Amino acid sequence: MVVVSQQVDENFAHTKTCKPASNIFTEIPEVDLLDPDAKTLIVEACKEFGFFKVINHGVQMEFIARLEDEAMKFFNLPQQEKEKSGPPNPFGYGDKKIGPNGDVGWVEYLLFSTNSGKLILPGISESFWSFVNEYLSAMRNLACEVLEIIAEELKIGPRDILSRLLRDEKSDSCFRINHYPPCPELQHLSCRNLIGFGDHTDPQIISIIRSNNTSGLQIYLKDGTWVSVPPDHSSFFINVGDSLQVLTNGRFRSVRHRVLASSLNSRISMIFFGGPPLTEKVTPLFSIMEQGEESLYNEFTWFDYKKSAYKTKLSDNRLGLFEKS
Ligand code: GA4
Repeated sequence: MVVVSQQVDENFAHTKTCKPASNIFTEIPEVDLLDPDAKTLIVEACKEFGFFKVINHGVQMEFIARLEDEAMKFFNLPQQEKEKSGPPNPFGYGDKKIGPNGDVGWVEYLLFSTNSGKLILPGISESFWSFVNEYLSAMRNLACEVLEIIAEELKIGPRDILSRLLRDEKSDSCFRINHYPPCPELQHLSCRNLIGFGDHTDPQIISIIRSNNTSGLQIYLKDGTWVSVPPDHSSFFINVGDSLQVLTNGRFRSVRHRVLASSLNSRISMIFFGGPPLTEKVTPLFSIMEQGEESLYNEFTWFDYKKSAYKTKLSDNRLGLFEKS
């Protein structure tokens, strides 16, 4: 097999390719937030896939388009200019390298902490920053609404039993904007799948993904197959993260997902990762446990989990380290 990276970019020698996933995920659970059945659908989707799509979410599309324009303006800057906002240690501009342990992908990105309202990354314009903050507050609200619906449907006590973790001013949430440039060389190669962002689960409680109309996102199903998620720029995709898997003692599954780069189109996605405060114990909710049920996990705080996650490679099974044997 021809090594794509040699033809594309010498700096990108370690890029991974993968076998194509031919299946389009047509049965993707679609939840209309205005539908009275939304609760049941969300909980079923979290158990079966750890993933669903939300429509009628009430978030204005206009300002999202403006944020996307600002992001594109940034990614279109000369490389040297962009580098002034990096490296991502852990926040800032990153190019190809993901995380601290040697992962790479056909992607450049901006990673922001959400509790740094006053911190302005060098190279980020004020208007860009203000759209980011506006977007983040919309995403936090949407994530909390979904978590409240889940708490209600699972009958696990106060409606805010989960959402309070994100509403807390110390909530350790973060936000990333990923840009996957097109890779035209792929068209001439027999292997047309280049990893944009390698497979992984998100460590946090819940993530909300929004992308432009370029495909690339794939999720891993229980039966061991990868399926492509048709893009939809006016909807949001919700991922169950590792922490919500633990809080529900394994009833919900955190979804393994990845992104493939395209030969023709540029993909831009924005992801809000809702995490708890660092000191919060991530342990199955008392109210969810049935009589005699034991926790599947050893006790840990979000700080412990994050620390351990940053020592892993992207595709590692991070929760495995905390599972009771
Ligand atoms: C995956 C989810 C989020 O994108 C992220 C990622 C983080 C990073 O890019 O720095 C990590 C990855 C993510 C999990 C394991 C570690 C940390 C890269 C990596 C190899 C921002 C996060 O919170 O965890």
